[in-house]
Amino acid sequence: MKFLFVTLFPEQIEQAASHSILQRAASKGLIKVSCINPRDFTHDVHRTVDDSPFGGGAGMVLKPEPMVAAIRKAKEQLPNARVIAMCPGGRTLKQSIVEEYAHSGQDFIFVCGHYEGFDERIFYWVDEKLSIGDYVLTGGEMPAIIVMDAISRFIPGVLGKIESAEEDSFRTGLLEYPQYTRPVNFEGMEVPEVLRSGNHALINSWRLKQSLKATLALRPDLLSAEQKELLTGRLPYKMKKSERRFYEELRAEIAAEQEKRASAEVKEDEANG
Ligand code: 4GY
Repeated sequence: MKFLFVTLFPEQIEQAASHSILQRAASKGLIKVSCINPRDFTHDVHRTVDDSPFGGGAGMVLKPEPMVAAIRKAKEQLPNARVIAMCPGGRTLKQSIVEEYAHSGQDFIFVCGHYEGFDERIFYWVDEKLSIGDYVLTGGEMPAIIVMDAISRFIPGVLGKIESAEEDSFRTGLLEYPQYTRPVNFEGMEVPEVLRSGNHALINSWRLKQSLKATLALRPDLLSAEQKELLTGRLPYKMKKSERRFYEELRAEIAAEQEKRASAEVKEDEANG
């Protein structure tokens, strides 16, 4: 998969792609990263890429001519690419969008601004606006790198088979279960017994419970109505015995933990008078 960045700061992109997993992916030819600098499409001695905004106001605006010349060049190099402008006003990135991109078979052109905004007219050459979250950064380079990174994890061979992105907990819509490695006892904190039991049915069930509990506690918005019903509502009339037992145990554990938290709070209140 090819990623082409239209950016005034190509070094920032090259630096990000030159470490660890992305660097290995590039050296294996699984991804190709390149940049086009709008500054190379200016014609004045100062190589000017920005100008003051019509109507007044603070800050500068990226001039449309070098931006569009750079985007045109990028499209020439990658005719099948999706052209994405990184800006806070775009659709907000989430894992389902990453997967859609990863499985689209397309290449990507990321249009990055820096410090200043785009002239509105460049969006004629852009397929979509994308945001990585509701905050404003100094440039679109880091957001674009994030998008490339998230997509790359889905390209076969970029991650090992075992750590494959298709296996991610986020794909199940749940948060990760807790992980441990040696030592068994670290500063008095023990690795849960079940993980050392060697019983894989038990381990899988424990992990799923942990994922469900963590998601309910920290990100209930990620749970479907059906998943919430299973955790807190009525269990379906028709349900496999083993599954029913799983959810009954899980609910009991959630209730016990809630009870423990509540009584700890009471104790704290009492201590504070
Ligand atoms: N958030 N998600 C974001 C951003 C800043 C264009 C220069 C974001 O994607 N991009 O904050 N970008 C850029 C926007 C003009 C500053």
